[in-house]
Amino acid sequence: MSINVSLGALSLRNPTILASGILGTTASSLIRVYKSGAGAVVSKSISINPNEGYKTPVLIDLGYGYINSMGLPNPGLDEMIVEFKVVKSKKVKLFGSIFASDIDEFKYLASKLTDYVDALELNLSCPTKMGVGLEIGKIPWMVEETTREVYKKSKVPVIVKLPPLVTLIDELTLAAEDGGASAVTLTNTAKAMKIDVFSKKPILQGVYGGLSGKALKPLSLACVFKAYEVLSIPIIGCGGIYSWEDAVEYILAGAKAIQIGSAIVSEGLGIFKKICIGIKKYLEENNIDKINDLVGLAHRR
Ligand code: RRO
Repeated sequence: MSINVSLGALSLRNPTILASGILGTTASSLIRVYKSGAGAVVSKSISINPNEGYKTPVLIDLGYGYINSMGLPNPGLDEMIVEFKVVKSKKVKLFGSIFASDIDEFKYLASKLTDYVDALELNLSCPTKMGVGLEIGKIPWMVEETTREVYKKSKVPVIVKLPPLVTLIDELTLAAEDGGASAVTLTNTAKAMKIDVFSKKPILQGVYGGLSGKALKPLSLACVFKAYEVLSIPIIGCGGIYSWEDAVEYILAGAKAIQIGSAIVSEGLGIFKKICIGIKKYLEENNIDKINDLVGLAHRR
């Protein structure tokens, strides 16, 4: 049984995608993840200039999820283009994630990267960096305008990654669609924090971090479910996917593909194949021919 999926003009060999933020800054790691079975890989978010990120601790393991405060560490645009050329020479399906603090920077990044990727993923939702970039994803007209400007500069599909703001997600996703997005990724991590009771201070240098993993799943799932009711473009689910059951939940809520990030820490790279096998088996057992027929089924009453 085939589980290839199409996201607008993009076609993937299966619905599992490496989420941005993990194993995404070098050609060798991106190629390794693709070879392990992912249908596509998303790079770490790229900024124009190299960025060292925050001081440690940058990751807190809560037991029921993680809070990260990486602070956008990446080697910058020029170095990432060198890596992307290698990735593309291996026929890997590659999405380049971009992060900027204003629309002009986003446009610049898009115009420079569009020749080296299969799609651009606009990160409008980083919870850990101070500045304008993180506000864009909370304000529908800014989402629409940023998406539109990037769309004009891009020769490849534009995917917009949004924050897990359940109450606003219909407006935000519609804004992305109106701006020309080919798909939305729901969601980035949730703004969160941790306080050290001994020092009586926030643990993370940037105070706030991004909550990912199991604790994020119900929030992101609700975003997918809600957005599916208003959107025409495909949704990529992201947040706390550890098993084929998690993946199927997202598909039933309305996702056409899913991204995996935090789970790689404990489950390893075998997770992509494992989830694909689980989805195939589920389709067979339920007499469903195509994965597409599963998308959004939880909405039928
Ligand atoms: O690098 C980060 O701190 C980070 C980013 Br850019 C993001 O989009 N989401 C996240 O949880 N961390």
